[in-house]
Amino acid sequence: SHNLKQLLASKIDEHNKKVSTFRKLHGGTVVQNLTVDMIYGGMRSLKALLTETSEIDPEKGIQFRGYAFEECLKLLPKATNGEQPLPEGVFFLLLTGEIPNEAQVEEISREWARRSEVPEHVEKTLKTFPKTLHPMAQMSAAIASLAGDSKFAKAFANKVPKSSYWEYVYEDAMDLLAKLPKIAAMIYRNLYKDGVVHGEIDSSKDWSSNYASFLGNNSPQFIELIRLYNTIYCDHEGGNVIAHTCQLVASSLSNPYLAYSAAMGALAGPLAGGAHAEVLFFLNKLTSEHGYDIDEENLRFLLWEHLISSQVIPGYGHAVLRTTDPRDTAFRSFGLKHLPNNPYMKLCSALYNTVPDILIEQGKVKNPYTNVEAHSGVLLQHFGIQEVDFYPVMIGVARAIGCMSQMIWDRGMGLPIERPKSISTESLMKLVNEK
Ligand code: FCX
Repeated sequence: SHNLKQLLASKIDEHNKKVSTFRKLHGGTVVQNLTVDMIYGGMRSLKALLTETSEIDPEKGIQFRGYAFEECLKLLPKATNGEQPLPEGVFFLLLTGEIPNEAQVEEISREWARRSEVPEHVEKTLKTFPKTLHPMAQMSAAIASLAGDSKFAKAFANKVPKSSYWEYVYEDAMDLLAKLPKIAAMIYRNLYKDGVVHGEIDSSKDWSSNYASFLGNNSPQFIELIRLYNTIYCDHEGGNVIAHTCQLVASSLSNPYLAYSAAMGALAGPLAGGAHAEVLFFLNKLTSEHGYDIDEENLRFLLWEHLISSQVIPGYGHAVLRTTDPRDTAFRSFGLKHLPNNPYMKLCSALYNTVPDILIEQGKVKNPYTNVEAHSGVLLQHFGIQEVDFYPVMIGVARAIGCMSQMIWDRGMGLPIERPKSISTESLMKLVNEK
């Protein structure tokens, strides 16, 4: 949308001036010491990446441009008769740092509807894949196959000035976000249903409404869940493997499609996109052996038995957060309101009241409270999305909001190609001995 792009142009300009002054003053300031353990430990807590869109606060959870998640739920525009924020609004917020008004959100909905058509070759390619090919491999391939239409790649080949790169990345980002719901739905319907994505895009509806109906469920409650889901998973600062992969690949000025396709490879790993399913497997295990109504005493016993066999309780604990994830609070209240009688929801509530005390008693975890995955899979199951292999695809649709916002800023700020220095154990030992 024209206005959004203009607003962005002035924001990027203003920000670049601020950064330039900051770097002149503090370019040589030491931020943090690097230890040997950080190098061997997956760079945990090393502050070495720049992400403007969001940041995790250990006490408050994810903050989108400084707004806590609860504030976003309250402040972001809703659909008529809806209670959940429209993800178009969080995209606007991540891009500009401002809470949009309804007209600004509406403009993005229209723009995404207008750009939503998926090229025929992508549809055909998806049809030729065997049903055994994992949905994330299909998603990654489908996104890569859009790269032929990259406006950024064309502009780069035409040698546009570096200062205007972001404008073309913006165009690709808008195109990609517009097409992702249909691509996800094609994968879903091909793999698990009749192979047909029902219905055409309705340009009077919001992004999530169209997405929900493509998936095959038009119910107002499911549409609301999809709005909440996309808002919840839109961004999670920069160090997670999805965002980091995307940023790294795009830093070589590879086009947004190829960068996001690579990010989907990262999301496909069980350590990144597998947690939704882990919670469901755990609930299945409990209910298949003990039924749905497990009394508290028995539940405590089963949880201890589980922990003693050195397994984790999925849906609890967090690497950074030190409190209940506010995003889980939002999922849980959605569940309590819309599916209070769902037997899994009841079991989740029993766990919610029991697990933290047990984890505290066990004394190992830094955070005994629920994380974002505690209820996510239960909600999707309730509305008929039963196929756990598909869940990371849904995260992939949502996370494009954050990754694309940041990519536009990366190019707007003219960030260079990433090139950290690596070191061998031998050289590292030598370096340490010389100290
Ligand atoms: N149940 C049992 N033990 C747990 C636990 C849980 N839910 N969470 C952490 N612990 C254990 C760890 O395994 C570790 O034990 P160890 O010292 O014997 O290795 C100890 O507590 C300290 O871990 P901690 O520092 O609190 O947590 P980490 O940063 O190492 O790990 C995750 C964070 C999320 C991986 C961990 O809490 C976990 O495995 N949770 C269950 C799986 C899960 O829900 N994953 C979803 C992640 C989430 F959605 C997200 O990251 O957003």
